[in-house]
Amino acid sequence: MNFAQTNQFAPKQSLKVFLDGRIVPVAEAKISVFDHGLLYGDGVFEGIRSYGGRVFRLEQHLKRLEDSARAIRLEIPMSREELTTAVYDTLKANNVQDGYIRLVVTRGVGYLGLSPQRTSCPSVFIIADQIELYPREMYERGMAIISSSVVRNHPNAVSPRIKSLNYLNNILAKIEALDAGVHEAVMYNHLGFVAECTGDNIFLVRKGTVLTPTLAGGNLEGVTREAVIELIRRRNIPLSETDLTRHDMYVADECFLTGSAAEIVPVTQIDGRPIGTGKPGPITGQLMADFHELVRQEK
Ligand code: PXG
Repeated sequence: MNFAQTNQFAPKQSLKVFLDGRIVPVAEAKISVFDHGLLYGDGVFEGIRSYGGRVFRLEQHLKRLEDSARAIRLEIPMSREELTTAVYDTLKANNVQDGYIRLVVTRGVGYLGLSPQRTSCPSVFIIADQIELYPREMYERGMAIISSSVVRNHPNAVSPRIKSLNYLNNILAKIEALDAGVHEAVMYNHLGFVAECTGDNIFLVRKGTVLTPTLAGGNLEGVTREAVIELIRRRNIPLSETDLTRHDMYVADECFLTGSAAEIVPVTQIDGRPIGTGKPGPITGQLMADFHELVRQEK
């Protein structure tokens, strides 16, 4: 696998970006090389979806952004109302109906030292564009994943609950997945329990019960995870938030991942072993259908 860079992934030049209170052409949307977001990964972000011009669960994303910022003692220089307006303004400026929004708050420009006290004002930027995380056919046929050897961050180091700009823990696992020829890897926590994938929460189904790791197990409080839990409860499907091991993955009948970018994607193979029948399972299929209906209906 070679990670040589090309300009194939340059952003569309017509894109308009919200940056520190103004909507500017992407060519003008620049961040300083002295920004601590870049120098140290010191900042927080959200990845959000819009459907038909409506932002899915924006309140929840903004609440999580505030929690992440609070955890790293970062003061967001905009109120929730101002951020809401800015998100919608950015969508409109780019004529995005069904799309993906990246909202980022960096520590801002500072000295060449770690101290956040020696920085000026945090920067806020918002990108509204499209995202396709996995090939379309994986949503029909399912995807293969591997177990990563990279242990998920210890909750008392950088808590996985913080959606911070430092994603190296996840990126190391993602590289391992790509090297193995698959798109995702499941990460285990410091106790050996299933945590989450590099950019998605994980669910299993066994004997009709849906299983997912607890938040204490070291994973992000996913907005999609929460929505899917609501759908599971609405259908009266038994659900258990519990410690899960690699063995649980190997003996599961079904498995699926959830995330704003990924939505719900079935997993049909782990570490070269088929999960259940090796095809997306019925509960996964039902929840995918329910989720697509939910995102279109919700005001
Ligand atoms: N866990 C992690 C580590 C995430 O980064 C999720 C779970 C799902 O959370 P939501 O709230 O989206 O349901 C995420 C979020 C990518 C990418 O390119 C993925 C995320 C964020 C940014 C980029 O794969 N997923």
